Amino acid sequence: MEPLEDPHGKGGLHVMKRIIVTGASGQIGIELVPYLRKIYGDSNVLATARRHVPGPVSEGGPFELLDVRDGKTFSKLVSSFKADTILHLAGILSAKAETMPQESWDINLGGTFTALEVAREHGAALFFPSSIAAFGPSTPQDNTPQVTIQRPTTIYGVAKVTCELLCDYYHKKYGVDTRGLRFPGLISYEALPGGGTTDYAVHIYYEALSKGRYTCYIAPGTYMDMMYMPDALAAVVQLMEADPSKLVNRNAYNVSAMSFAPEDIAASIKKFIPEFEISYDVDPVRQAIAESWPNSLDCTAAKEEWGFDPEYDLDRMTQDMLERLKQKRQATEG
Ligand code: AKB
Repeated sequence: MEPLEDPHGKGGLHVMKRIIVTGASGQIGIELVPYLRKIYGDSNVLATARRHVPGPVSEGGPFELLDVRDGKTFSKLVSSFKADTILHLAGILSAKAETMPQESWDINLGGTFTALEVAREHGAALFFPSSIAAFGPSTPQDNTPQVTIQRPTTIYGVAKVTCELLCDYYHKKYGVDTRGLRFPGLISYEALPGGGTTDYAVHIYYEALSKGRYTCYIAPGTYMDMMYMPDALAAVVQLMEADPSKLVNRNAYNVSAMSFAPEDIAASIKKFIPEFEISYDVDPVRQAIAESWPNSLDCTAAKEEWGFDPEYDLDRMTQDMLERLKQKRQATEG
C-alpha cells in the first residue's frame, strides 16, 4: 500500500519514514501496525514481537521475532531495516506485573533501557508508552497536573516513572529524540488487553453483547481515565510528527479522553442495550491499584504543545464499540 499524504488533514510532516514497532502483538500494536502501514506504506513499518502473530501484523508487511531484552538482535534489526523511529510498545501490564515483579521489571525497564541504547547507537527517535500508573496515592487525584508528585506503588508504575526519567536522560545527555504519552485505559474492539487494571472497560462490552450482564472486578465509584483506541493511535502519530521545538514536556504527556467509573460505562451501555445489568465482585488487588491512580488527568500540555484533540466521548465510543463487536461476531459466525 502507498503512503497517505496527510493522514490527519493537519499538514503532517512525515518525520517518521522507517518505523520499527516492538510488542506488536499487544493490544496497541495489533492496531497501531496496520494504522501506520496505511500512513507510511506497508514496507516502511517493521512489526516485531516475542512470538509469531497471525493476521495483518505479520502478513501485511515485514515482521520479525524480537525479545526486547536482546540488544544484539534489536540493534541488527534497526540497522538492516534502516529504521529512523522505534515505537517501543513491548511490556507487561499492571495487574500481571504484580504477579511477577522481577520478570516484569526486566522486560518493562530492561527492555526500555535496551531500546534507548539501540536508539542512541543508530540515531533513531523513540516513542515510549507511559501510563496513568506512573502516578501514585500521593499524587493529586483530580485534574492531575502534567508535572506533579510521582510515587507509584506498583512495580509497573515504578518502571514507568523510571523509564520516563530515562527517556529524559537520553534526550538531554545524548540528544535522542525521545517522546512519550501517559496512556489511560485503552478501549478497543480489535484485541483484548491482557493483565491490566483497566481491562474491565473492554470486557464489559463483550459481555454486554454475549450475556447482557457483566460482573465487574472494580468497585462502583472508582474513577479512572480512559481513551478509545482510534484516539490513542492518532495521538502517537501526532506526537511523533510534532515540531520538536514545541515539546517542553517530552516524557511523558498526560492524555485522556474521558474519566468514568464502572456505573457510568454501564449506564452508557444501557442506552443501547436497555436490559444490560452490571454487578460487582471486587478484586482487592486490582481495586487497590485503581485507587492508587488518578481520577482524571489535566491534558493541557498535550493540547497546547502538539494539538492533542481526542474525538470520542463515552457514548460515542460505546456506540462504535457495540457496532464493531456485533459486526465481528456476525463475520465469525458466518
Ligand atoms: C493497565 O491497566 O495496566 C494499563 C495502563 C493504564 O497502563 N491499561
